[in-house]
Amino acid sequence: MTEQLNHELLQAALQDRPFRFFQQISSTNNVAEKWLLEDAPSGSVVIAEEQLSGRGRLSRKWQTPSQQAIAMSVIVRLDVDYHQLQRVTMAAGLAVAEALRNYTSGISLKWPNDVLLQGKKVCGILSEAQWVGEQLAGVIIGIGINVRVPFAQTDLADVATSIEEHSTQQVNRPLLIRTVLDNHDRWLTSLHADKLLVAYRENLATLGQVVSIQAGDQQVSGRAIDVDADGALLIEQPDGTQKRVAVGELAAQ
Ligand code: BT5
Repeated sequence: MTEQLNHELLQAALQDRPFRFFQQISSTNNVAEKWLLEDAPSGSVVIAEEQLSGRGRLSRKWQTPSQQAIAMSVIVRLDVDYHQLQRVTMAAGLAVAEALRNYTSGISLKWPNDVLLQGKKVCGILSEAQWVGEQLAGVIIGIGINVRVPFAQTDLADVATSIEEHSTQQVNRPLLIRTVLDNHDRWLTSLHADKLLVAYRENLATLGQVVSIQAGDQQVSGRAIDVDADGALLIEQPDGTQKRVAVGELAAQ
């Protein structure tokens, strides 16, 4: 059974939270960027039933088929240093992970921005900071969750999965959206606290794994041993030296 999202259902779930809903949109991050530069209060969210040009990092495509997924972008205005922006993404990852555990076990995080379900990607997060001159106007946190996307027999079958593939419950999308957003609000109140980092480490499947990371034109390989306070991954290289990687692409495990 599928349900179509609509304004009334979302209004009932989100209550006082400002939101904009579209049946079809290019990318919720694009609309949220415009709204942020206008007057969107912190916590506002853009939600779409279907994205036509949903995007991941490095301009990669993100699939959001109608009635099968969640695509939303949260607008956050906050006072955070540039080097701490990754903590906002960490908060979002934790918010999604907690919400998905209401439906299934086997949830973990993959550095820097994926939520995995039994090792396959169930959610991707795309955080984009918006600057006006040198001033941080806010951060857009794009969250894509696969609810019932049928990946079998597609190019993504080996790497992507959906909640309902691993759950006996049908997902009520407005309720899941609300839970993720409430969890995110709560984690943002702990943005600078140790407990955010502690929880992130606990959830991070990447720790202890031998990884290979593409960071710009540099390739770093070794064992992932920790994340630091800014969300950078610490890698112990085969020669025993440590390397800190702030952003990058986890190529292999
Ligand atoms: C991400 O990028 O994982 C961030 C995805 C963020 C999507 C949300 S949806 C709401 C908001 N509006 C947007 O336009 N974007 C955000 P990245 O790590 O670069 O992963 C992208 C890669 O994941 C693609 O190259 C595909 O291989 C794969 N992929 C595409 N669609 C997928 C899906 N639905 N589930 C799992 N993997 C997918």
